[in-house]
Amino acid sequence: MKGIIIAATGNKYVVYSKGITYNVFPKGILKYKNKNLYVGDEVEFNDDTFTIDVQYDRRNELIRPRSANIDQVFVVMSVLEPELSPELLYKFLTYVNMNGLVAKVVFTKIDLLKSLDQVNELKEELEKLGIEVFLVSKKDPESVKKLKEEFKDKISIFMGQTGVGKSSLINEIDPAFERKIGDYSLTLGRGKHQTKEVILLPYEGGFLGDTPGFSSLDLGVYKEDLAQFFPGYNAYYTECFYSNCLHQNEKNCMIKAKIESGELSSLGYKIYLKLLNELPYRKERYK
Ligand SMILES: Nc1nc2c(ncn2[C@@H]2O[C@H](COP(=O)(O)OP(=O)(O)O)[C@@H](O)[C@H]2O)c(=O)[nH]1
Ligand SMILES: [Mg+2]
Ligand SMILES: [Zn+2]
Repeated sequence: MKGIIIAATGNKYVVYSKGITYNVFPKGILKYKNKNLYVGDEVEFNDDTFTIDVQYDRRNELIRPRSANIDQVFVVMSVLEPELSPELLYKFLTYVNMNGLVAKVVFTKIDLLKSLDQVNELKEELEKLGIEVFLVSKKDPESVKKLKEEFKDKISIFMGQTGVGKSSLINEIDPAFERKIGDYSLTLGRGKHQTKEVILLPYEGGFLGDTPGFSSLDLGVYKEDLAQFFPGYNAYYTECFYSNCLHQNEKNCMIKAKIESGELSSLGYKIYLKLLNELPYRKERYK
């Protein structure tokens, strides 16, 4: 039978097929490379022997959160507790781009802010780049209405720090999921881990992926490649005078021109420079 892995713990997998879930183990040959079985993988399994016999080729994969065959990634960020970090947001978006996936953004806990001016400004910036943005609060069921239309027949992954409200949001979408919620600790300045593993929850012909949070992320790219994946820069970075332009102080830089004209945001550019600073060169430059 054909199914999709929706959860994994150690060497045990949960496979979903036509509305039914099965607990299965990878058989011999797959076992020694079982690290390669991800949540989201399509597999052939046997419901007599409870084994996964074949792993099908992936359309795509993510290392963090570890998952495969994803249609869209929702980058989830709270506006407070933990405080919204545009830097982390841009970093997550860069990471999703690097993996060739579609990113959408959800700002959560908007009930905690008196003024949404700053959030709306960021929202506009992202929308200009063609990124869809949703503002939600678990205190306001109406706020998730528009978001709920996004999931039909798709595998959607929620990605973001611990405590931003990913599991709460999934409960808001469908309370029957009964996802465990972690408290946000003001003293620790972070949420408690309640979601320990990636899990796909069947929803409207597709799946919602609840994932554990992570706050640090290593992009693993060279300086030379950052602009290619940085939100909004892909359309312009090849038009610079120097083919190896890093968009810092080089002359006739198209990225800088777009920032000066206001087509690209200066906040984004600040973050670009910061990320650039953390990355290694591909080539040692002549000094
Ligand atoms: N005020 C407020 N708190 C929220 C909202 N969403 C989640 N929380 C709280 O944030 C904390 C972390 O939520 P959780 O869903 O476990 O976050 P996760 O780690 O991203 O899955 C919990 O205390 C939730 O009650 C929201 O919209 N408004
Ligand atoms: Mg969670
Ligand atoms: Zn440039």
